[in-house]
Amino acid sequence: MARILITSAIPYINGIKHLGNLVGSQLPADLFARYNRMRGHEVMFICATDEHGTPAELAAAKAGKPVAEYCAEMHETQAAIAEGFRLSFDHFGRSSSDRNHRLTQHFARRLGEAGLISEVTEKQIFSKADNRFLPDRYIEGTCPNCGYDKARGDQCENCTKQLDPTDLINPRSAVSGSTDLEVRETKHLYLRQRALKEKLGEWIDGKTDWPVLTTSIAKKWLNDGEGLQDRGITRDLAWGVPAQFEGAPWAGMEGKVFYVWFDAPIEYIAGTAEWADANGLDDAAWERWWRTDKGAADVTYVQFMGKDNVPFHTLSFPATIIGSGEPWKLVDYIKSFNYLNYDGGQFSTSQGRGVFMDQALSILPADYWRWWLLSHAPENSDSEFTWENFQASVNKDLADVLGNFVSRVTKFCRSKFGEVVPEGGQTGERAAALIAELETRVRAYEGHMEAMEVRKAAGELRAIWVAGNEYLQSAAPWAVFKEDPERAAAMTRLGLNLVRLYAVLSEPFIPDASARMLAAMKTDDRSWPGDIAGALGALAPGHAFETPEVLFRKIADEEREDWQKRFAGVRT
Ligand code: B3M
Ligand code: ZN
Repeated sequence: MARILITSAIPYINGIKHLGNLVGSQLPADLFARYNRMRGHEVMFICATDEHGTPAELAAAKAGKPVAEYCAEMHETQAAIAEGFRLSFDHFGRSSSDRNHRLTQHFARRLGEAGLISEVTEKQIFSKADNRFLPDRYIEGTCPNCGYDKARGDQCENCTKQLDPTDLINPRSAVSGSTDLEVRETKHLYLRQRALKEKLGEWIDGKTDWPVLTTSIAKKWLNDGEGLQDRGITRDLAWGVPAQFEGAPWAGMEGKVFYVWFDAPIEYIAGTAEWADANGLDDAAWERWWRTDKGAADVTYVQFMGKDNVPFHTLSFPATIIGSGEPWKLVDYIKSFNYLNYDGGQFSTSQGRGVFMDQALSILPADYWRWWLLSHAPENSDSEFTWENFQASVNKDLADVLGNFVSRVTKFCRSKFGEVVPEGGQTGERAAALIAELETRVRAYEGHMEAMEVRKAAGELRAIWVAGNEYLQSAAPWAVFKEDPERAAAMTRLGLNLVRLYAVLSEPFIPDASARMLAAMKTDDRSWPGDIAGALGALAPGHAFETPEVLFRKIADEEREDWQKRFAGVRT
């Protein structure tokens, strides 16, 4: 039994995620967690909401709520949706937790003591009316490029030009609208990443088995152009982890908090501590996942994320860990994803374009989405969601192949032998060929799952379903029954056992259907198949079952057209 630590990039708190976000981190992480649990490994699967930073403050202000209250509510909303998608986190934490505050300050202190943090005085815009420094996004004005009068200090939404707050014409505070602004000096903490460049480079060079997508992004940021930069890790905000704290190796940082990207990855660790707290366990329980001096030396740690998050996980977070000089667990494997596009364009949270997680669940249950998204995961390139493709995959793979197989076997058995696994008879050559094929395919499936080749795994699983369907079609127990009911019984017994086998193999992809198949077979034998012939004897003659309701329904053309229209515009 291995011990596997799995984290998914933690979604921002300021809104519900779209399907592109889901397939880029949480969903494949869940697939991997479920698979490893099925294989009997000890798994710790952590996710959380990313609650700090300007986006959280701005979203709360827009909702007219205190930021703490807004985050608490949105956390519950996101947790419920995650549950709706059957994301099987061991804990879904919050980066605003007390645990994360303490750990973030701990890391900052260690980095400071190691001489890896410098204090830098810089100029920033101060609003007298608001009595605060304004981060880029809190300053609005007229775009010097296109004349749009609501351009933000970091970017113009109208023409997409990247801006500095000082570029804006007639700048004003987005908080109060005041134009009484001035440039003042303020002090910030910088993480001296450049001092760690060599160590980071060596570490990344050792990761020869990582996906090219991951290492190419890491190396680009490490070496290209200006290369690895020292990075400001504090901000003038009220909401976040205070940068001034007891025992801090600096002074004068009152009123500042750590930058959201500094504390967010630390939440992977803090979230595991939150898990221990929630389960009444002591520190040793979470430290054995994270401290190599306390039992984590034999842990394999895998992270899942979209490609835009790779630099933070290959450089910044490892810099925090390595720079601390303490024996924290570093990531062993980073699985990153390209983007999923939506119907000829991009999914966009800011523009409300595409299908969002709550909307998806309001039209179809989780398994439909899980299957399509995972079997079309944007692994080697960006991929695209279209309603036609979604309809076709669901109808073919789930309804025609898997659903139809389960329905045919169980209904045939019920009509000829009753709802029990029938006795008697020998299966023939066709069955032997099927078993041989499954032997090869199941081992290939395992290989793809272990390698986190999501699309290949889905393809192999589909082929495993197809093989059963084709067997049933060509063996045709309904025809054999008239001449040789004993043999038809043996075929049916094999078919019913295939239903159980499929439930086990499919669990990581479609957990609800898997549970329904096992319930119909009246078994909780979820044991992973060793040799296939043995696994196909799990349900013995005389074992009772129940013919299930339709597993997957088909999507009709009218429905598809209706959804297409409904989700063509912009979410308001
Ligand atoms: N919250 C970005 C995102 O939601 C960011 C990930 C943090 S991972 C530590 O895509
Ligand atoms: Zn503009």
